[in-house]
Formats: sequence, structure tokens, C-alpha cells
Amino acid sequence: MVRSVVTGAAGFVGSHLAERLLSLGHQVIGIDNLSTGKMENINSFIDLPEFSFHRSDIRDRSSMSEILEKAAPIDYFFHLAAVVSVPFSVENPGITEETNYDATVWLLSKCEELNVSAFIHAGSAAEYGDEPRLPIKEEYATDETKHLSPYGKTKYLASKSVAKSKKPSGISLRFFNIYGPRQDPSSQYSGVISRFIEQALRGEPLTVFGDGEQTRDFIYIDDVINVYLVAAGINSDTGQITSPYQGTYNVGRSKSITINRLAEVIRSIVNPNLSIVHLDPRPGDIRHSLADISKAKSTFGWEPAWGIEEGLKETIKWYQEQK
Ligand code: UD2
Repeated sequence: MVRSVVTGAAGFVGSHLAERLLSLGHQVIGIDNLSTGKMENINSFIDLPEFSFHRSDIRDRSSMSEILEKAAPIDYFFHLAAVVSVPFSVENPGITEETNYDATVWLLSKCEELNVSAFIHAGSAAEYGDEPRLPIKEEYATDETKHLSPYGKTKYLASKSVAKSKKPSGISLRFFNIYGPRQDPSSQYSGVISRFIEQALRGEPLTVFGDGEQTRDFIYIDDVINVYLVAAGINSDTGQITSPYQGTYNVGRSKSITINRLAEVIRSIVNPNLSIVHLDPRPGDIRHSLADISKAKSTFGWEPAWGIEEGLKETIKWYQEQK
């Protein structure tokens, strides 16, 4: 039976990935320190015999060694656990470096020792800093890039180490703006889509920061899970496995939308009478973001399948069901 470890398994993306691997008949060992992840994200599958859950911090080497040695032989190591908040990283650069960089490099070497076939790291568009050349290509992130936060810098360095690894085969997926069910809307820095939907469902005005003409490249969670599988060499329908890929790949739709337009679309789906208000611009925001995804397309034959309106409708439906 194919066996995967998913770090960050109780998070927004990790829980979807674990659930999908289980649905393909794979075994999953989920690890999370529950700092931002939530048990409610994994409740629907926690009792499955093919799933086991360990509460552990990825910086804790003795606990991680014990879990991984017991779990061996491991086929895939999906590494999603990280400091995910940009402002937290600015206030806590030490914890960010230990978590996003040091722990990742150590886990990679542990996976080499345990003969894991692929190590798939969650990279980020933040690795590009405020890149003016659009659409953004993978090679634009270099050692000279001016990162806007310890988050961006540590993700870049970790991606670089992972992408060089041949054993296990190292893959770093640089995600642009991910959205979908289970994204946590509760902080000021939560993804804008989760915030707008939460505001809309409460009947509150949608809060656009600045003039709203900034753009982002949003990708729906299902497309993200598919790219995780194909990059690892797992057939996303049958679960059959072939050789994993290696290197760094952008993951977005390569289509951008302004935040103003996004607010209008969400309002039109939930309640056309809602107001949209403009607040001060958020300090440190980049203006435009757009992925060049030709490398992922030509290497894995992967293409995003979800349009923004369809993805938003599905996401809104999920938030409504939680009420
Ligand atoms: C994303 C990632 C972040 C980092 C960064 C790198 C998310 C949630 N965050 O930040 O981790 O990788 O990319 O570039 O994916 N906005 C509003 N109103 C709100 C909330 C946000 O107008 O209530 C605007 C915000 O000012 C920004 C845009 O929406 O221009 C997107 O904000 P975000 O926080 O969803 O994501 P982003 O791109 O800043």
C-alpha cells in the first residue's frame, strides 16, 4: 500500500490533501502541531484505519524521528507545515527560520536516510518578493531577490534546498493565492476570499484595502490537490504511481482578477445589496501577482480546471453549510 506523510495535515490545504490520498486508497500519517491547524478539519476522516494522526512540532527532532522511523517505509513526504502568516514572520523571524527553513532541511535529510521516494514542499509566491515582470517565471526568484518578509525569504531558501534534492526527488510547488472550503477567515491577514465571504454571509460590507485595483492569481483548492498528486507521480483518478518529478514549479491559474472585481463577484453571488467599502491600503502589500504556469503544464501535463466563479460558488456553499 502506498504510504504518505502529510505535515500540516490539520491545516486548510493539508487536510484536503490527506483526505484525497485516503480516497485513493493510500495510507496517510498526518502530523500537525495545531498552532493554526484545527481538529475539525480532519474530523471526517480521523477514524479511518488508513489514517493516523500525530500532534508534533516539526522543529522537535526527537519526536519527528520517532514518528517517521515508526512510519517507515514511506513513499511520499508532503511537507506543508510552516509558519504561514506573513506578519507573524515579521514579528518572529527566529521561529520562522527554525520552522520554515531549518526543520525543512532536516526533514529532507531524514527522508533521504529513510529512502523516501519524493519530498514535496509547499513553496509560495512570496519567494518572488515584489516582482515587476509579469507573468512571473520560476527563474525570477534568485539569491538577489528582495524578499518582503522572513516568510518569503525562508520559503525561498527551503524551496531551493528541496528542488536540488535527487534522493528523495525534491519538488517545490510555489503557490499563488489558494482559496476554498476550510480556509480560516478569522484574522485580518486571512485570505481575502475567505474574509469577503464571511463578511457577505454576515451581511456586513466587504472591506477592500486601498483602491482595489491590485490584482491576484487565485487558484481553487481542488486544482492545488491535483497538482500535488501529479507532481509526485500519483495518478489523480486511480492513485497509481509512477516516477516523481523534481524541481520548482509555479501553481496558479495564470489569470488575475482585481480585488474590486472579486468583491463584486462575491456580492453578486451572496447578496447584490451588500456594500463595498474602501479602507486604507495594507502596508507591505504587493500590487500585482500573476503566475507563469507553463513549466508545470509542459512537465506534468497539469492544467487548472476550476474557473474563479465556479470555485467561489463552491466555496460560498461550504461556508453557508457551516452556519
Ligand atoms: C498571499 C499569501 C501570503 C503570501 C503572499 C505573497 C494568502 C492568504 N496569503 O498574500 O501568505 O504568500 O501572498 O505575495 O494567500 N484584501 C482586501 N481586503 C481584505 C483582505 C485583503 O482588500 O479584507 C486585499 C489585500 O490588500 C491584497 C489582496 O486582497 O491586496 C490579497 O490579500 P491576501 O491577504 O488574501 O493575500 P496576499 O496576496 O496579500
